[in-house]
Amino acid sequence: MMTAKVLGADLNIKILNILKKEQLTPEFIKVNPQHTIPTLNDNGFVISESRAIAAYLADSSPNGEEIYPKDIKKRARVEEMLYFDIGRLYSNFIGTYWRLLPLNPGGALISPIGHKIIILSRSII
Ligand SMILES: N[C@@H](CCC(=O)N[C@@H](CS)C(=O)NCC(=O)O)C(=O)O
Repeated sequence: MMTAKVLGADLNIKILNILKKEQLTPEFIKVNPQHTIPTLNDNGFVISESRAIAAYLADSSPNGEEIYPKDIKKRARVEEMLYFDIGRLYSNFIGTYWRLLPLNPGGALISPIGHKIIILSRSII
């Protein structure tokens, strides 16, 4: 959402309430079998993972280079932080704090590892 705002991207936003498990409807699972939010549907091209969505939006936007440079060394610096975020910061945050939130006892809003392995195996076969 922040990336879209910075880029001035015109999004048709649909909000799903994960506390009501609206991401688990057959309609949404058909669009994104990982049933994660955010999900971008660009005229039938569906992509999940917020960092990949942000990169796609930037690459699709005329002013995207400001935040996602085409120069490979500058882009590598951006990606370094994106990978740091998903690989170390975010996962530690989730592992440490998310399960403590009263909103989410036991990490119930995070799908179990088994489901992620199924998604991974589907994408490499
Ligand atoms: N690494 C993913 C995480 C996406 C994610 O787990 N989103 C949560 C909400 S913050 C979600 O959709 N949970 C519902 C579910 O997994 O069923 C990203 O950055 O997009």
